[in-house]
Amino acid sequence: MTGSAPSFSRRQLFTATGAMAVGGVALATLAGCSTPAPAKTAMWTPPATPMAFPKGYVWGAATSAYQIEGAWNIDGRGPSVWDTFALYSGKIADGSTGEVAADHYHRWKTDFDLLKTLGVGGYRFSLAWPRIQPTGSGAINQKGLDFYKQLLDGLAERSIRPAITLFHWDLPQPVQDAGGWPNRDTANRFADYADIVFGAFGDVDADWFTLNEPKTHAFNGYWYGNHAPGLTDPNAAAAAVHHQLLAHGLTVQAFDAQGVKGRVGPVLNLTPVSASDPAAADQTKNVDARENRLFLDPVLKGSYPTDAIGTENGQLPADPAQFASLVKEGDLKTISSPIGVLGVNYYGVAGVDLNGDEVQIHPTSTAEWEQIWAPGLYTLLTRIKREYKKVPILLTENGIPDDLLQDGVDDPQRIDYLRSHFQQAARAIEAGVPLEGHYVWSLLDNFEWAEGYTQRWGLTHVDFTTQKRTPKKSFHWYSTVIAANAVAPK
Ligand code: GCO
Repeated sequence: MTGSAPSFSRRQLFTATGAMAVGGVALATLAGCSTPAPAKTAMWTPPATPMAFPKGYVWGAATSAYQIEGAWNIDGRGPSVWDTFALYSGKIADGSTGEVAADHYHRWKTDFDLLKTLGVGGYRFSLAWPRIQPTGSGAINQKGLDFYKQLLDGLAERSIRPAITLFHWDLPQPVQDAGGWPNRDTANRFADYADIVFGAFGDVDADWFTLNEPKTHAFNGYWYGNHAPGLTDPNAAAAAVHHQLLAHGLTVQAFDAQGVKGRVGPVLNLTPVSASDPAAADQTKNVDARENRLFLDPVLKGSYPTDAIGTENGQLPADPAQFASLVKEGDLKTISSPIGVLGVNYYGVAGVDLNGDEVQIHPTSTAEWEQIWAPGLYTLLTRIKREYKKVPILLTENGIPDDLLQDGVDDPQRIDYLRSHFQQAARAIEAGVPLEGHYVWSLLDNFEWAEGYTQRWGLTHVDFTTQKRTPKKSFHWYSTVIAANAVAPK
């Protein structure tokens, strides 16, 4: 059906049929959905000996501020859209908020010791804009900068390289009140905030990421309405796409102007799609445009695809003319300012039906939007290499939630998931993809957005009553991979 949100998208429950995730993995693909035929990738089998990674490959773990920090109103932090949404929308599965989360604000030393035990070379985390600039413009909150300075020093002491995300969806509420991302001025507000951060921490050698998953923030937040700020307006979502990308470009320019150490780039979540019906080629092309090229093309080619937005099945159902009118002269040049690194979040693939809806073609994790297909990672990375200019790539997120039947810290499904994805990463490197590191999502169980605390994505179990941390079996398994810089067959 034209004009509606896809039935099966990231963080939307799959409702089209009775597919059930059982024990973390759905039993079968759906009746009526043929299994896709990525013949070449499906036939690849990992070698019988361990696959080694290049020297210097960065093994890491990732988190984000709102999901772990807590301390939502401490030391001058202002409110963000996620505080508001969690408190008032009634859309969080367990009615929870990030007010305390994993209390990382007070327990970061314990958490950094976990990183050290794990043996990672890199840690990806985000800065909360409302901690640093509580109203999103004007006054700086020194205590916010001090908190992050402590974190950066704590990482340096442990010889762990920071990968710093400037924005992981926690927009200061006053910026939302002024219109949020559909308002062009938000891009300027963001660039000012980035300038503050670069002024404070520009001497830190890090991988800097501008915005995390502008797609999820725009689509889930402004179109599907299941994330903050909870709107359901496709035109607002399209504007949020453009203005986030503009903010990205302005931030890259600020990074260069301030001579910040390290490299900068965006974090994009990308999803290989394939037709679940042989007649759905056009719909699949549209979904690919909407999910992937709408973000890759402007950043890496300086142009928007023409098939992402419109009234055809599989497109973002916004008005293309209205979208075009937002794109001012010079915007695409700004957005395509040369980047030093591309962050890619990979969680799986999707099928596309005749309606342009995303449908299930592979088993899912307990996050029913997550269709597990490790060869899709190879497909995605080699596609980027083939179709775009060369840029170093970091996998900035990749992971799976606990199995429903899981007892505490025993998580064999996560070990299987990570192993198969590490193997596909090694395979992509062998094929010449400039992949330089892999950050597992996530270091800790945390506040999983609209799922609240009902989905646990951590390598480390967190008891949210006592805040006790307990490494899961996958944590120990991952540390052996890191130590060997190689992934062994099962
Ligand atoms: C994202 C975010 C993370 C999520 C993770 C699991 O990719 O959506 O970066 O915040 O928690 O992806 O859904």
